[in-house]
Amino acid sequence: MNPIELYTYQTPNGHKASIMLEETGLPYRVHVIDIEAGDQHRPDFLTLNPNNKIPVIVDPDRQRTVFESGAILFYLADRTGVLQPRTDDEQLTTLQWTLFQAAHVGPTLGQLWNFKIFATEKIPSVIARFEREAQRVLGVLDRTLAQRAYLVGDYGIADVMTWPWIHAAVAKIGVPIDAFSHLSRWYADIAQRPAVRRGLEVPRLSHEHAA
Ligand SMILES: N[C@@H](CCC(=O)N[C@@H](CS)C(=O)NCC(=O)O)C(=O)O
Repeated sequence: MNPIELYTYQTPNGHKASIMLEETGLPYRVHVIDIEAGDQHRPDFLTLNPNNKIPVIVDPDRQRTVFESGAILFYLADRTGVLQPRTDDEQLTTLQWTLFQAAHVGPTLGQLWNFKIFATEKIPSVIARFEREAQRVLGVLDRTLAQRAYLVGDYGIADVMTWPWIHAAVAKIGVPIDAFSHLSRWYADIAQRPAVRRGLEVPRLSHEHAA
C-alpha cells in the first residue's frame, strides 16, 4: 500500500495520530507543519484542514483526507482493525471518552498550558480557574480508571486519544498526577508501549520546542 501522509508537529494532538499510526504498523510519511512558524495557515495546508490545525492524514489509496484527531483514530482503527472497539457497547463508550477528551481534557489542559506557561501576562485568577478544572477532569479519569484497566475494554483508541494530553500535563504543564493513583497506573502502563515511545518522537525536529 502507499504510505499514509501525516501532517503534524510536536504536540499532544499530533502525538495521538503518530502513536496510532505506530500502533497500526501502517507505512506513513511525515510532513512537519511548523505551527510556531505559521505553516498551518498556508493555503496548501488549508485545503487539507480548513480549521488550520494539525494533525491531518491523507490516505492516497482511499483518496481520503481526515482532520480532527478523534476522527483520525476512528478512521485508522476501522482501516486496520487495530484497537478497534469490538462491540456496539464498546463503540459507543469509545465515542463517549473520545468526545470527553476533545471537549474537556484537551481544551482545559491546553488553556492551562497557555495561561500558565506561554502567556506573557500571568493572570492568577485565570490560571487558578484552569488549575481547578484540570483537577476536576483528572479526577473524572481517575474514578473511571479505578473501575477498569483502560478507558474502554482493552487498550484502545480512547486511551490513545487521552494519553498524550496526560503526558503533556506531567511533562510540560507541571500538573502532577501522583494524587490520582489509578490515572498514574494507567499513565505508566501505556508509557511503556513501544508504539507510544516511537509516536512521541514524531515529528523529529531539529530544535527544541516548548510544545
Ligand atoms: N480538536 C483538534 C485540535 C487540534 C489542535 O488544537 N492542534 C493544534 C496543535 S496541538 C494546532 O494545530 N494549533 C495551531 C493553531 O491553532 O493555529 C484535534 O483534536 O485534532
